[in-house]
Amino acid sequence: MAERGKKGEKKELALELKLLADVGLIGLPNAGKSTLLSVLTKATPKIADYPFTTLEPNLGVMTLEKKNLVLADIPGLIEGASMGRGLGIDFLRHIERCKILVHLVDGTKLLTEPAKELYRDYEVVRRELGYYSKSLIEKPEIIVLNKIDVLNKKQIKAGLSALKKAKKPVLAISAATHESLVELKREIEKIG
Ligand SMILES: Nc1nc2c(ncn2[C@@H]2O[C@H](COP(=O)(O)OP(=O)(O)OP(=O)(O)O)[C@@H](O)[C@H]2O)c(=O)[nH]1
Ligand SMILES: [Mg+2]
Repeated sequence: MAERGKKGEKKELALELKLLADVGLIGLPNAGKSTLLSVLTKATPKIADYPFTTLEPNLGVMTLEKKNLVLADIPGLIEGASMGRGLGIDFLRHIERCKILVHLVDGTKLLTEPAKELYRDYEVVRRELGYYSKSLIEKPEIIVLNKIDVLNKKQIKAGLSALKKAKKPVLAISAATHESLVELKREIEKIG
């Protein structure tokens, strides 16, 4: 048996893929984002001592006492990324739906430069986020001074006090030696 059938529909759809993560790891290239993902989750991202090691976002699941959170390690942002420098800012769409941003700052800068330069690094990334979307800069953010294993107490103190200018929670950690990771997880759990 055959019927005459009805007229069908034809549509052209543009679909955008966005990863679903609870926590977005952001920062300049080389800050240690992928290293942090590798120690907080079972993910095994590529880690290396040159910028732009991460070309595509990596995801990992962090197990906490009462819940699990998905972490997204994204490529590094640089000044002018919104104008297409480095890897651009297109990948920021993957952290649009995150609840929290964990902003990593590379502590090794304190070995050669004054602490206020750390705050400048922080601001560079914030500015690029803002160019992408206002909603990203309004998200709760934890600032993390990383690589403190190579710093002395005085340098850590100076780094933390420079970053406190942002009036946000600031923590000093070492992703390499796992120092203060428990505190960081606790802080993330509080907000996430
Ligand atoms: N000493 C020390 N080195 C670290 C620490 N965390 C990361 N590193 C080193 O810093 C370099 C960069 O680490 P990555 O994790 O690849 O940095 P990233 O932020 O993911 O870099 P991009 O993907 O290029 O943006 C590597 O050589 C790491 O071994 C740390 O806590 N202490
Ligand atoms: Mg990386």
